[in-house]
Amino acid sequence: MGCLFCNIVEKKVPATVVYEDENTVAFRDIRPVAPTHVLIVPRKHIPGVRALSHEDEQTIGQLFVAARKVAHQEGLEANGYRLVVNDGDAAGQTVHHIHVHILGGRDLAWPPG
Ligand code: IU
Repeated sequence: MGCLFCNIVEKKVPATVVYEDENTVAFRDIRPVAPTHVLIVPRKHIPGVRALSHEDEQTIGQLFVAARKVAHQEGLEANGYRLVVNDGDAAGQTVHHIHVHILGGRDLAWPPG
């Protein structure tokens, strides 16, 4: 079966895609924890933050700029929103293709659980 998010990027697995460009794809989380919960991933398979290297700097920069575009598109900029990257078991990472959660539409507690 391979990587779930690679399969979503390649349109082999359906997802509600809300944004895509040359480098990134954004789609709605199937188990949303906020009124707006979108995941944004690079098309390139990178397992997580701990796998990043110097050559990924452009990819990760593009990912964050695209996340800002999605947040704008989703109407989150007026009230604010949160970007979350879980890395590893202790953080609760379940899908090992680096992704940024875009969370908004309600007041978010801090610190996270
Ligand atoms: P995490 O940071 O690795 O914990 O986030 C993975 C997210 O992927 C999590 O919020 C899941 O609900 C979400 N997800 C999804 O959107 N579609 C799927 O088919 C699966 C997980 I599996």
